[in-house]
Amino acid sequence: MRKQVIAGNWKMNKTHKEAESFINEVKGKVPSKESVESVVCAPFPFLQKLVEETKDSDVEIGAQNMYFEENGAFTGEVSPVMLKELGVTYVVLGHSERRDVFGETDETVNKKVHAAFDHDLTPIVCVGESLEQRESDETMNHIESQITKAVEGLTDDQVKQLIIAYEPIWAIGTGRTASSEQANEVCTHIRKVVGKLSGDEAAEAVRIQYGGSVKPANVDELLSQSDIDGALVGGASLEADSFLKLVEAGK
Ligand code: G2H
Repeated sequence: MRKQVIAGNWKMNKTHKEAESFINEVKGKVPSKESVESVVCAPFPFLQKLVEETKDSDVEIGAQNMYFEENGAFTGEVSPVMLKELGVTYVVLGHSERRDVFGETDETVNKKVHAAFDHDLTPIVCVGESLEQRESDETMNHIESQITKAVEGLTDDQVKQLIIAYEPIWAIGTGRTASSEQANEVCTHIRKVVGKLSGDEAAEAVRIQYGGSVKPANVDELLSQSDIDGALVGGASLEADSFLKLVEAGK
């Protein structure tokens, strides 16, 4: 039985004060971590404070990106060592906004996934097709290629601990959600691909989130699908009330 993982992805939103008041509002109210993993992936400047505030709570804190080197002359970058030292436990890698706006490639995503495991951070690896790819029937091949490259060189045990977020690009922040069947169809395919690459046990264990305009109104239906084990949520994770409804749905 896979535990659901609900992760808020704040993207480049909130002030320090807003971040603090959000976390104070939710930290005593999320369900126990035995029943669902509740994760807040926040901008770098808020991470230290959020980790401190959630120390004795069931909320885990994640970053939205990192570099793969441990240190060095990489102006503007943040390393896995720094995140680990802060007490961050998850990291989103290869989000489509990182790929599209900042030129992230499958190769750098793979290096980052390795770096995350080397430093005991749980990677949430994002994959997803564009509208054009969906319309020209390339979704499954594209997803297979992204997954294959992302997990290259990982042990089967590492793949078991991976979280994959399926985020169709056409459904991100557009209010347009994939139907739960459409989402599940791709998540089932992802599990098959993982099975082919890393064996049945890894396929059974790997957790696959859906992301793209998830909100309290559609989360139950999405999470009830056979191969969806959680959600990566942008817009609807910004308000405490809404975040609490989402994590409650993951119980
Ligand atoms: C997809 C998602 C969070 P939103 O990017 O990763 O954002 O829920 O706003 O579509």
